[in-house]
Amino acid sequence: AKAPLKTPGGEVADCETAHPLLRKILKGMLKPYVKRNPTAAQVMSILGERELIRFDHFAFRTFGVEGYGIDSIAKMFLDLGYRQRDELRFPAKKLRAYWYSPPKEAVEESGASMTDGPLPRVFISELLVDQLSEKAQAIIKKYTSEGRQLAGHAALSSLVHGLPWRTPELKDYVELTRESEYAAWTLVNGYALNHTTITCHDFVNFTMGPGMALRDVVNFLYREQIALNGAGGSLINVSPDKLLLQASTEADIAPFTFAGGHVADVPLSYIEFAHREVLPEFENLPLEEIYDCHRREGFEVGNADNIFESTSIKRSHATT
Ligand code: OOG
Ligand code: NI
Repeated sequence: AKAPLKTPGGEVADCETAHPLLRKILKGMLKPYVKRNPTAAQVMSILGERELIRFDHFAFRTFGVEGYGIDSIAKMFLDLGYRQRDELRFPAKKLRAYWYSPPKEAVEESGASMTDGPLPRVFISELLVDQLSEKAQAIIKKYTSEGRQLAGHAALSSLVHGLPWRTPELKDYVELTRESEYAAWTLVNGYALNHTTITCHDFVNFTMGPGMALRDVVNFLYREQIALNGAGGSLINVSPDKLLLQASTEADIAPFTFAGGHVADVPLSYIEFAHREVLPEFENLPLEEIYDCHRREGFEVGNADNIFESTSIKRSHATT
């Protein structure tokens, strides 16, 4: 349902309204993520002692084949009130992605409290499987086309933390890592929440000022010996307009039991940090009048390209 909505700026925006289940589903997806990823859990706990934790976005990875691609997980978010926004392309990685903006919610209906903060954006990518070698395509299609199909229920598989295909074989995983780490990650993690992103720009106990909160958070995490992703040569990714700053941890690595009981270490999920600066046209607004709608929107291909490396098994190191 569409409802006219008054933004803090006073203008009326045409916006979807949230389904009352939305917050519960997001919380449900966070549960296996926090349980299985000790670094993400630790970060949420140490930052949570100091600040209210709010999420900028939730991200998922998919195989772009018959019913398993972006649409398979986007469908539920669209039904819950999300709106599809820009496409992002990563030709070298053979990936594409869309981001989705959240609906507005009637707080009294959703059971959300003020401390739950704004609803997160959603970022969903897919591997352009057709562009891989015949060998890699055959491996992926083996899992996505044999047996009973669970296509169309991607969100369910994320909630209960299970793979929508049979237990992978170690040799298939190893073969995929040679060609696409993203493919190998998706084979063993499926629709598990790939990462969630903590909003840093409204933190009150870190340094204020343009981009400062994120820099301060990164220094803090570095001192706490959290392993941060240094792909691209820096721990902090800055968009060309300087208004979107992002950093991420390196994914935890854990043993995975492959078909036949073979065990090998695989990367799991990671956690990200985002800082959205106030747009130049609003920079004279007093801080207490600044809402999300006055800040930089969207995503940035250059930043994302480095953030994808958070699940890489070849670790890149950088200092702040
Ligand atoms: C997504 C990487 C990109 C962002 O916020 O730009 C990203 C992934 O690792 O699947 O998270
Ligand atoms: Ni992200």
